[in-house]
Formats: sequence, structure tokens, C-alpha cells
Amino acid sequence: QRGVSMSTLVMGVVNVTPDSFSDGGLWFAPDAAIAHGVDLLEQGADILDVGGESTRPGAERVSEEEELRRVIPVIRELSLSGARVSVDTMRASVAAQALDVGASIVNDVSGGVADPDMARVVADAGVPFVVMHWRGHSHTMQDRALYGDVVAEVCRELTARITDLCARGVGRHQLIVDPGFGFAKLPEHNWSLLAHLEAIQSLGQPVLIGTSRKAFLGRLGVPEGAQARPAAERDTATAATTVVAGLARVWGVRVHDVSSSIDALRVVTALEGA
Ligand code: PMM
Repeated sequence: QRGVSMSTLVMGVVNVTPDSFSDGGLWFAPDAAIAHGVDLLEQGADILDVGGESTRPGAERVSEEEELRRVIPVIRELSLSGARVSVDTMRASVAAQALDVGASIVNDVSGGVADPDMARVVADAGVPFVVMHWRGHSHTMQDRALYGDVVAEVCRELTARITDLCARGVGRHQLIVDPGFGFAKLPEHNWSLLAHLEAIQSLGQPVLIGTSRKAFLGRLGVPEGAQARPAAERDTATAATTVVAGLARVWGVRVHDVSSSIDALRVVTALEGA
């Protein structure tokens, strides 16, 4: 058992993509993705985040048809099995169909910017909506990693998203904010954001963080200019960031390796009870 006082939720990643940077191709067939989701639930995931479009730096977009073909069967099956499912999509049409087959959270890395219809879908459904800090699509986003004060600017840009979404009829109570680790961010930006989660929390919304297996963790202990460590060897560092998140009492962490983050949160719970 996880223990009752553990408050940070663990969102397990189910990528139905051939090219995600962290686990690309591993769970691409629907059956493999469903089995992976079931496995993450058994490890203790509270939510499964199902996505069909890679957002790794430089990635090109997939078509709507292809995205639907990838995610809808997986979301339907996992929802039927009783899982709480979020759909990781920038498309309003994909979000709407995912909600129809059982998803109950929409996770949009563009925070409702990429598709002008997203706000309406989320407002009509009344479901939780993850609004991530985003400065543009993956093929050019790293050109936009320019900040004077990254923490202040991410907070300001998330506030603008909250204002815009509320003006379009989305309830403030629906909004979960995410600083968008790795999205138009250099390693130093990611570290600043992780060091100042309280600033993101001061926006007054629940906070989700997605540091899992990201490149800034792959640079730890690796000399300048040398190859970053592979994504699969970033889970220990990821779990360490889950400790940071747990101590900060963030709402949730989005991770690939669920069991190590569950353990990390057990450490937090034990510490807090000591
Ligand atoms: N990162 C990725 C995809 N979706 N959603 C949220 N809310 N936050 C993130 O940081 C995030 C996301 C990219 O990672 P992946 O390719 O490993 O899924």
C-alpha cells in the first residue's frame, strides 16, 4: 500500500508513439500500450496519461486521423478497466473523442493555444484541464528558450493562459498548471523552475510537473560535450525530482517509471511523519 498521507498523485505515461524521446516505439501497438497501462496501474499509478503525438524537440506533427487511431482504442480499454485516464493532446477533436470513450482529464502541452477550439471542449465537459507552459510547436521550440527571469516569465505566461481560458468559459477550478519542463527550456531553466515550484504554486492552481527522463536529467554527471545518458537511465534522477515535488506538495508528477516515483513519495510521507 502507498500509505494514506501520501498526497502527490502519480500520473503514469502511456505513449502510443513510434518516436517519443523517452520510450519511443516500445508501446506503439494498441495491445502493448494497454498492457503497459495496466502494468503502471499495478505499480500504483493514480492516473494514466495516454498520448499519440510525440512532443520531443524537433518532432513533426502527426495527422488527426493517425492520432485518433493511436489513442482512442487504448483510452477506451483502460477506462473500461476502471483507470482514471487523461488524454495528452493538443487537438480539441481528439480531446472530445477521448472524453467520449472514458477519459476524464485533458492534458494539453500547449495549454489550449495550439487549437482554438480546445477551450470550448474543455469548458463543455467541465473536466480537469492541464495547462502547460508552451511557446510553440516542437520543431522550433528550443529557439524560444530565451528568458531574463524564467520563473517570473513562466508564471506570467501561465497567468495569461488562465485569464484567457477563464474568459472562454473554462472554470478556474478545472485548471491544473504545469511549468513545462523541457519545452522551450534549457537545462538551467528547468533547474530554476524545479528550485522554485512554490512560485508556480502561488498562481493558486494545482501543479503538475513532468521532469521524467528529460534531457536535463541526462546531463547529470556527464562531461560537457559528451553524450547525455540514455533516457532509460534517467529514472533514478527522475525519482529524485519526485522527492522535490512531494516535499513541495505539488498535485502530481507525470512519470514513465511509476514504481520508483511511488517509492520516492513513500520517502516523503515517512519524512513528514517523523
Ligand atoms: N511532457 C511530455 C509530454 N506531455 N504533459 C505535461 N503536462 N507535462 C510535460 O512535461 C509533458 C507532457 C514529453 O515527454 P514524453 O515524450 O516522455 O511523453
